[in-house]
Amino acid sequence: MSDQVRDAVVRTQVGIVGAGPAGLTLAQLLARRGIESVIVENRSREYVEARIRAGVLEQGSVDVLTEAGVGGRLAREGLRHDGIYLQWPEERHQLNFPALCGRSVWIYGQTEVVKDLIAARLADGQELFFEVADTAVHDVESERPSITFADAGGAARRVECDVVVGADGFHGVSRDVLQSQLAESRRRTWQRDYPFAWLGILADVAPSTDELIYAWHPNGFALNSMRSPTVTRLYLQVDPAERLEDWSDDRIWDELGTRLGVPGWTLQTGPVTDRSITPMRSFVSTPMRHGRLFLAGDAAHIVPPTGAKGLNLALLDVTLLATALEAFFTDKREDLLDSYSDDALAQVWRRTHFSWWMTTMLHAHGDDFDHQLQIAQLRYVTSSEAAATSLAENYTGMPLPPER
Ligand code: RFL
Ligand code: PHB
Repeated sequence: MSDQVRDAVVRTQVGIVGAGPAGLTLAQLLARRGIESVIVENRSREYVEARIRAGVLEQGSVDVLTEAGVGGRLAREGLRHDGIYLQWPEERHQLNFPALCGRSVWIYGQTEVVKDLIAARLADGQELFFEVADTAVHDVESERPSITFADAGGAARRVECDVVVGADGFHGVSRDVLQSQLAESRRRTWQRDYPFAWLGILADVAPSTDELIYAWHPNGFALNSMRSPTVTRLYLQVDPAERLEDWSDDRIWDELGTRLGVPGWTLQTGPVTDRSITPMRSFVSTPMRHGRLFLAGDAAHIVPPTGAKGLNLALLDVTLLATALEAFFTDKREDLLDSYSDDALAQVWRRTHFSWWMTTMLHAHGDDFDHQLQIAQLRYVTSSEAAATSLAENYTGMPLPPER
């Protein structure tokens, strides 16, 4: 074998496609258990670190990130939130999570989670290829699967491993590899496209609220969130066909003011630093494992953001997977790998239901009869302790199943 060819091949235990929260967290959890991995990511480090997405972490996610060795800045800079406001015209009601279910949530941007994970990975001297092209996954029905790609310099590379984890998000390549190897009777996807999208902005202005405001309004849903004591994150329900260029800053702030307004409260405005429109869908692909290929996070499932579950679900998947891979590599046990797909999907469907339910309750999309039902539902959730507890325990995260 020539030196050039030998250098092009990397041997590891777990090959991971995708340096999003799922792939990066899994790699850290594995490293803490003495299991080697290599990550390949098709975007640049700068791009991955700047991609504005989630902001709410369940307590269980904070625990997982702490176990992964990246809890320090999160503990210092994360904002603990003990509840949310639910609102409809003229009325704003608080749900107090610790009083209802004994748990809180944390505000800490996904950008910060990803920065912390990449810094930890590189500080440990572990392999992470950015800006790769032509990622392909091979031989997942064998005991020696591999990932091939062109590295940032254009050189052909191969990662040979025992297990491949597809953590490459909704638009990645791994899900198709898995599905294409299964007979039609053994694979399935479920999808619901919602008839609206979210226009999201990030603004350099102190949040006008101490906790997140989820507002139903006849013009459409609005959400007042935040990233830090100086950065506000806001969303407006819009039609999926809506174009960003038709929304001037003034139009966005006016509409946010209308939908979020209640008497005696003012929405503070400031310079907009980021804007995007995201369509909303639910999607689940099963099974989440075939042979030596395992899917985790958005590669296998998408939820609409109304329940703040996507990132948390990705971390739940990799927590299960890290435990299963540890049993496999250290004790040669395959039982947890065998049950991974079913175990993960039980959590996925619970959160898929909650995300659908929050979305359906809060988005104005039907006729006046539907709107009356939504207001009745909101009144019930904010006045019945049983209904409020149900929302609180789902929002803050159902406890993890006991370890086997
Ligand atoms: P990611 O983050 O998409 O990462 C996948 C990575 O794989 C790379 N990749 C490839 N690499 C190599 N080869 C290929 N062929 C590749 N194809 C793709 C990608 O570049 C990327 O780096 O998936 P992951 O790790 O599963 O993480 C999932 C989360 O990112 C996602 O669920 C959340 O952002 C969803 N989400 C929210 N989740 C929450 O828990 N709480 C929230 O408050 C929340 N708010 C949101 C959200 C998502 C949003 N958008 C934009 C969809 C708000 C919004 C607006
Ligand atoms: C966010 O801050 O980006 C965020 C918060 C709560 C959600 C969705 C997004 O439900």
